[in-house]
Amino acid sequence: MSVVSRHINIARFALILALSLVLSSLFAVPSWADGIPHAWGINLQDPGSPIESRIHGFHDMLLWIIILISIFVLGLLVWVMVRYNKWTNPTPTTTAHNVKLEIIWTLLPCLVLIGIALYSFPLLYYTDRTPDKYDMTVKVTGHQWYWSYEYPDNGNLSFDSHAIWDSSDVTQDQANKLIAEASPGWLIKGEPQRMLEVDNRVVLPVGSVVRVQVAGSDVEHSWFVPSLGVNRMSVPGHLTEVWIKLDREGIFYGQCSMICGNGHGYMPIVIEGVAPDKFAAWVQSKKSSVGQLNTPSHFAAAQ
Ligand SMILES: [Cu+2]
Repeated sequence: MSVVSRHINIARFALILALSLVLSSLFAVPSWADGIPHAWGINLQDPGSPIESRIHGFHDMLLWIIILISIFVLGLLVWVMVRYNKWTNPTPTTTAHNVKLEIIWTLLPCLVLIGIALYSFPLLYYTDRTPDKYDMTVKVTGHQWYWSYEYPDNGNLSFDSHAIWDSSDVTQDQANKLIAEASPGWLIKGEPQRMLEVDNRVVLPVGSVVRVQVAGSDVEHSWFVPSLGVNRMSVPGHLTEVWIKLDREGIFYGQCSMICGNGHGYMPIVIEGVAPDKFAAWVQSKKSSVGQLNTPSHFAAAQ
């Protein structure tokens, strides 16, 4: 390869690199909308619970580790390309092994991974165990293809939560009407979210520790709300558990994250965080509008 064509190749490489940087910065739109995925968004959704805040911290730490490792590996590659190409190093050595170096490049990544694992365990247990002192329980049951909710500490309130459709067949006015008819007026905020909105939202009081028990009635589902850092399998015959403590008022969207049949994509989750007095008012209004369990559910009796 002549010196001229080598320079052309380097210029081409630099151009591609610059273009990639410009394009990636153009699409780097933050997804900091309130508990909802955002078109072209990057980064995690804004946290609405202490679990998700800690997950953010862990994610950011991992990101720095990955950036440092990437810079280190890139530096090594550039060094090898510049120092050991056929012009600068025409007669290479025939070295095939370097025991000391091989031990280092095996041990070092192991130590990095062990360090990350040790750092992650406290977060794992924090997420897994409901604090001993919790304020209320909500039971979630996954069905093909909707969720149902029970509030044993609030008069055994129970209701189903189905997706509201917002397709091209439905005009904005019709969608708004659907929501207005299905929910009490004060619950309605903003626009209906395509494939994310439900007729009956899960309303929770801000600041209360909520024990969420997750059960399944037919097949496996998973109750996943990204901005709250919860994702629990709903398994028939098992009762799994997770917990939520809302940091702030807001609407937090989620979806079933376990492929559970052809309606899997149509079982969204909507959690609405409200002040405790609004929560009490919601419980009263809900009691009069939906059915209640006739008998206390088994987990209420076990408390
Ligand atoms: Cu499902």
